[in-house]
Amino acid sequence: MDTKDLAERIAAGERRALARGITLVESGRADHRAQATEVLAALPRDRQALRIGLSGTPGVGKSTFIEAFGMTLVQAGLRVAVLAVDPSSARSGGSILGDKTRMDRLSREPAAFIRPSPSQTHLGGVARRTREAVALCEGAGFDVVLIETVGVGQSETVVAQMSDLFLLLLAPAGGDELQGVKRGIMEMADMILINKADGDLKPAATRTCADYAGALRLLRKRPQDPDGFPKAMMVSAMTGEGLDVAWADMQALMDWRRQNSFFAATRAAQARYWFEEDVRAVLLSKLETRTAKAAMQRFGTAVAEGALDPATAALDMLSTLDANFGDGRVDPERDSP
Ligand SMILES: Nc1nc2c(ncn2[C@@H]2O[C@H](COP(=O)(O)OP(=O)(O)OP(=O)(O)O)[C@@H](O)[C@H]2O)c(=O)[nH]1
Ligand SMILES: [Mg+2]
Repeated sequence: MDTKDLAERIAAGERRALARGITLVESGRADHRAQATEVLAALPRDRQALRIGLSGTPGVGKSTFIEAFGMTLVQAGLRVAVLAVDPSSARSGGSILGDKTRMDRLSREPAAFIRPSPSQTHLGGVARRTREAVALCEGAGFDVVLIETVGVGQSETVVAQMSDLFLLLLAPAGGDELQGVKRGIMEMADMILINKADGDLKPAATRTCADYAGALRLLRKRPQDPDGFPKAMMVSAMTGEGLDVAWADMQALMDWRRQNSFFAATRAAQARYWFEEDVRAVLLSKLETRTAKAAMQRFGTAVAEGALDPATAALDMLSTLDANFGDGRVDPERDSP
């Protein structure tokens, strides 16, 4: 399939073509990357999906939530794409199998597209690929793109920085502590959803929700939030309770941000962030090439043996890098050992 044809099929919303496009985006092969870039450039530019980031620790109910929430959106007449950012290869075969059963209805829905995450090791590469996959989904005319991540390491930041709306999914806590959720992650959340607020877990969920509502009030007010946001609320992905209210709140927040120009401002700031991140990533990747590693080793030994002082060696090392990679054309994923 040639590039133009593929772009046209994606723009027409053909799922098979979209899947093929994402495969190109995810590929490490230079020819695939080149084709991916062409496809992206050939897609319509006037389409915009609502990008919703979703983070939560393993077992909190992300897959169950996506299935139920995704169906809510589909029933509201929206087309929904689901992508996942998985920075580690931690995802077990079990959870992929689990997703098949947990997203059973959504995965059979013609208005939905679910793309399981490839296992990756490089978070930097994952970020770019996911951004491009989001762009493909937008070009394919999806109304909502859900980007899921397991809450480990830096992946929340990656997802939050490519989302219009960032949801943090939590489970009801037994004790009265705040489940060790890092302040930085709370600060990224637009809404905290306490999942599993059903059956025996309802009382614990109610307490947890109150705790987090309190904790959110203590955070510094962000300009992009109207009164009442960020908010904590209870949902049950299993029974579906609270999902309509959560979606109504999300829409209210997005409407407010659009009317007050925060929506566009956030996307602009994100674009700048990714530009700077990509520059940093390419610079750092220059240290990962074989030549650079050998030079690092050489200068490191010289410093360790006292033949060079660290500052001089660092300058020499940087000159070596400039001499070898002065044109900046180092592909972080290909030119590494
Ligand atoms: N009671 C109750 N159980 C739930 C709810 N949502 C999910 N569960 C259960 O919690 C377990 C984990 O759910 P998943 O949806 O697989 O969780 P996940 O966050 O996707 O887990 P990973 O993919 O492993 O990170 C399953 O046994 C679900 O049935 C809920 O709203 N209420
Ligand atoms: Mg899951």
